Amino acid sequence: MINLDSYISSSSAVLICTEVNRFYLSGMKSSDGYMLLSAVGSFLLVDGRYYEAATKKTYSGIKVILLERLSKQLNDLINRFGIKTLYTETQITVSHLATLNSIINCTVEANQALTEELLVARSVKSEEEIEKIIHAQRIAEAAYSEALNFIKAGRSEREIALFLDYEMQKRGSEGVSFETIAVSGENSSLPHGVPGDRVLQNGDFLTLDFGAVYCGYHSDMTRTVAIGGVSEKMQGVYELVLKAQSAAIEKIIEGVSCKAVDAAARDIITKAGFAGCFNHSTGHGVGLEIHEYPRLSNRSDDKLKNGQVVTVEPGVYLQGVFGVRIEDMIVTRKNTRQNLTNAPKTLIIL
Ligand SMILES: [Mn+2]
Repeated sequence: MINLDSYISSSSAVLICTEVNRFYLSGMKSSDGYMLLSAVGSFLLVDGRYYEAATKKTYSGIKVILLERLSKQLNDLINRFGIKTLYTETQITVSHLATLNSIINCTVEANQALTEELLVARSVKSEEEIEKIIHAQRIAEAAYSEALNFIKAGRSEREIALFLDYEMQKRGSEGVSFETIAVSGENSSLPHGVPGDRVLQNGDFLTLDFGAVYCGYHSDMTRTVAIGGVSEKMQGVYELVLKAQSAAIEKIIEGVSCKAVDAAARDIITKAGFAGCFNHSTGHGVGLEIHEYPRLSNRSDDKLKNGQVVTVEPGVYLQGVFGVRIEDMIVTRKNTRQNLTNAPKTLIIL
């Protein structure tokens, strides 16, 4: 668990304003509310919609307060404790920060170091958190297995995306990790294309990028399958992406730079003559948010830490022709790694 002692003193405290950090630190999910971490104690302030649930779900040691009038209640607390500065996250909106500063009798400061400390802390998962991500992933994989029986020429991208969403939620997914991507044929060259009315045809690639949510934790996977059959070129690009993905996965261990993992995939794709056809970073952290710190990008100076869960998802996109992406979730270990994705990666032709 994170230590925020450097922000907490007899005259300063932390005010958590974002939903994701409030959930992470309190165990209670609420769309609104505040968490105050002070030298005197920790408090979760939530309104009547969440109060009853919060009294049951909030971690022990945190006092739950029914939020009725923020200015009065927060001012009472900070006056009582002698707080002169409240540090909060930089993700807060400009207007939210201005409002807090106008109604609270102390300085509220959006603090970059605090924000980064929270991002880094959240990126390193406990075994319990990893189990939740695995559970979400198993839900997504079960839906994918069902989808393989459903996908065939004549079905539309939209039907396939909805099928995956339904199968995931039937199995306990709390909504979807993000808007499911199901793009086929020439649309598959759009890394984040939106599923539409295009109907699958023989000779298409179909890229599926989707995830489930369990206990607030997200999963993320991508598979590219073929309809009817593939050309030699399609087969070659598929093998190339798979080779690039395997190389990047094998790089992942504690201490390796994010840049090196990205380069492992990118170099293989570039050397094969597809420079410029892999136009996004290799991966990202996953957890309470679908895209979290760290980024597996050539612009990252960070090094992987034991327990970080990241995606590895290189792709090759040939504009207007087809695209291939393959994505697994990997947990970083001390001298090794663990692939949390079980779905096979040999090319499936449906
Ligand atoms: Mn992803």
